[in-house]
Formats: sequence, C-alpha cells, structure tokens
Amino acid sequence: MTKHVSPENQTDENQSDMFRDDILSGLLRDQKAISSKWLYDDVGSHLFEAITELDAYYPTRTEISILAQNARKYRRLPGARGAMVELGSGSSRKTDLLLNAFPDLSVYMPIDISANHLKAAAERVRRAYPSLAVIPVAADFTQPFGQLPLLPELPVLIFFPGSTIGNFEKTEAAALLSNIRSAMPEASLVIGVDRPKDAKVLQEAYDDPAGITAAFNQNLLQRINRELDGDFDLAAFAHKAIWNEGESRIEMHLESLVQQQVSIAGETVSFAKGETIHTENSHKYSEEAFEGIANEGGWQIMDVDSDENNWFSVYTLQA
Ligand code: AVJ
Repeated sequence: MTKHVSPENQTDENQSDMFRDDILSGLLRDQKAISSKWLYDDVGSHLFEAITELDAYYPTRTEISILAQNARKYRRLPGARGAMVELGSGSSRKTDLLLNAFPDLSVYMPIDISANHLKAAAERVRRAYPSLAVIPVAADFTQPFGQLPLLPELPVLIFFPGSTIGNFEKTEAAALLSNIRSAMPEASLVIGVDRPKDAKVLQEAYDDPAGITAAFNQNLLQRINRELDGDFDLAAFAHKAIWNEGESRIEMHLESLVQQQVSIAGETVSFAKGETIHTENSHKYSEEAFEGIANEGGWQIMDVDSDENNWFSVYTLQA
C-alpha cells in the first residue's frame, strides 16, 4: 500500500493572511463573492451546529438516518479495520454512528480548517473511544494535499459527510475528489450528497424561520469586523437564500440594503443598494450528476444508500 499523504498543517498566521487576501480580492469582483469556507470560525461552527438541529434543515437528520441504517454494511469496507479519515470534523453524531459500528478500527484522523473545533472533536473522541489512536490534522483540505502525519500501513476509509462537496463549484468538486484519490488511492470514500428536491423545502432549509441561517451568514461580516478591522453595519445587510434551478444549487447572499461604503483592513469597498455578496453555493446532485463529478475525479460508484424520500444519498466510492 502506498504512503498516505494529506493537507499541510497551516499556521494561524498564514491562515489570517489568506483570509485578508481572499476577502479583499473577493470584494473587488463584479459579483462580490467570499468563499464559504470562511463561514466556519468558532462562532460560525457553533451556529452551523445549531442549524443542523433545526426542523427546517433536513440534510443532517436525513443523512444520519441513512448512516444508521447502513453503518453495519460499511463495516465490511477494508478501512473499517484500519484508519478512518474524516474530512471536516463536523457532527459527532455521524462520526459516532460509524465509530460504534467499527469495533476493529485503530486510527481516527479528523481533518478540519477550524483548529479549535478540531481539538474539541479530537478530545471528545479520545475520551469516548480510549482504544482508538486519534490524530487530528488542522488543515484546509481544499488546498492541494501535502505531507501527512505518517499513518501506519492501514487500509483507509475516508468519511466525507454533510454534502460539503456541494459547496464547491462542479470543476472544483471534481478536482477535490481527484486530490483525495491521489493522496489515498486505495481508500474507500463514503460521501454524503444532497439531492435536488421541492424548491420550498430547499428555501426553508436555507432561510429558516428562527433566523439561525441568517445569523450564520451575517457572522461572516462580524468575522471581518473582528479579524480585519472592518466596519460592516450588520443591520445594513440582509440574508438571502436563492434556489438557482439552472445550476441546481442554493445560493446564499448578503444583500446591501442601502448604498454604502465599508472599510476593511484599511481599504474601502463600495456597495450599491441591492448589490449582494455571494457567500455560499450548496449544489444538489442527482445520481447522474454526482456520478459525473465522481468519475471526473477518478472514482467509481460502488454503492448508493438513500432515504425513503430520495432527499439525500450516501455514496461508497472506490478509485
Ligand atoms: C456545510 C454543506 C453542510 O450547504 O447545506 C447550511 C452549509 N449553509 N446552511 C449546506 C449550510 C447554510 C451546509 N453544509
């Protein structure tokens, strides 16, 4: 089996340089846009956890039900007796469903961009599963994979839940799947993918009545105020969730309610009334569409598990 490699560790310092460069260049574009990965600072990660508890936000509970139904089947994958690499140390409930079903697993390696979130997740798993070797990696797995903390020569199961793949543009999604395959060519990839469905259901899920998703989106402006000495007036921007049928994706935007100027890291950015910052895409893939990007990334679909409504699917892929 080949040596396993994974994303490079990133220091807080080059993270914050990247944050500033990304924000400023994104706000210079015609359609202002900020990568959704910056939504997940500590506050954003907690708000996202709160979103996953909402009645309106169907993806989490639907994926959990699929995992619960199929965890014993995934135990037959070779990696279930080796190392489980989780991309985005998201929901402990999903992780535990697999860890509980994999008694012979020896290594758990969560990879997450949020160092604090990751630390908490790693500590929790260490306490709950004392016989597991837990190796957290603080990294942005959307960047090309570099050197990994050496994994023993174990079979690998990569767990990539949450339909996070949907947050990438289609070509980026295929490139990310390809990077994962290059880094761990022998691994199985168990990946959660949201499906297209009734526009009203989608709309409610991304603009919930309690306003948690709005707070999650607006936290990005607060983060810029905190970390880049910005002066965004949060009351002057509104959360928008738009179902883009042609692209089969939900888009999140922050709409400027007035014509205004904002200062960020010493620069001035102008907003027209009604102008938006595009903050997230959440692509919804039919099986055919997902198979397209999976194949483009060098993977084959071995298995598909879905809920009874066909709202969400968990795919098992192999290179
Ligand atoms: C990070 C992919 C799970 O796109 O559904 C939730 C992020 N954004 N509500 C998604 C999100 C707004 C979410 N995932």
